[in-house]
Amino acid sequence: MTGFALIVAATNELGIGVHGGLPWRIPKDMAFFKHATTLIPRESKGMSNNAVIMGRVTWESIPQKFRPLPDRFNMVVSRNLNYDLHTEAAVLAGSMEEAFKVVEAKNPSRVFIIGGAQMYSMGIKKPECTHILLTRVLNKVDCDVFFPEIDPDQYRLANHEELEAYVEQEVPKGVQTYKEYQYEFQMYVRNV
Ligand code: FOL
Repeated sequence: MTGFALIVAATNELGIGVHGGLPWRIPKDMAFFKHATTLIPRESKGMSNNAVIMGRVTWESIPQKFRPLPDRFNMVVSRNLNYDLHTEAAVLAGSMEEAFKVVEAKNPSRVFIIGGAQMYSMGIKKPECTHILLTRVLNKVDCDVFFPEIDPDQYRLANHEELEAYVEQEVPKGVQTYKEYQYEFQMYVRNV
């Protein structure tokens, strides 16, 4: 299996969602998500778009007009293989392992797990998970689903230059403010 990244926005308590959706709407974070997951890196030997792997609940949380996420290979995981995606432009898999198999056959440039909690928990344990792009939301926000603990023996907080190099773009550094939200772009990388 080739490497992949997790991308997420989470509070200090690692809250990521509430009532089947995102707890906030932060446009510049969403723009960062779109850029990071769509970017085909310069050094990429992959010949096609990036792949995004998500659980069924996350798929349903994406507004209909935005899904499948354009210019990315959309892979949805559900144990129910009769689940109807209502589009030909996304592919259903019965497990994360199956999803990786299908995705690798596509030769994507990069692979991202984009949620939710169950997908992140499975992904973060795999040695192939090389990067965690984490938008840290500094507010206390009521959440009912959580990102898994990031083991400091497994991952270290990268510096800002490493984050910018990974997304091949300038990224605002330090605490950002949007409406009532304060947030910061971070990246963790797997220890060698
Ligand atoms: N990672 C980060 N950093 N922030 C997030 O909000 C986030 N959300 C998810 C996964 N990782 C994340 C899962 N939820 C869309 C909606 C929900 C969602 C992921 C993506 C979405 O509609 N994206 C569009 C852009 C929409 C817009 O411009 O408002 C896309 O094309 O990526």
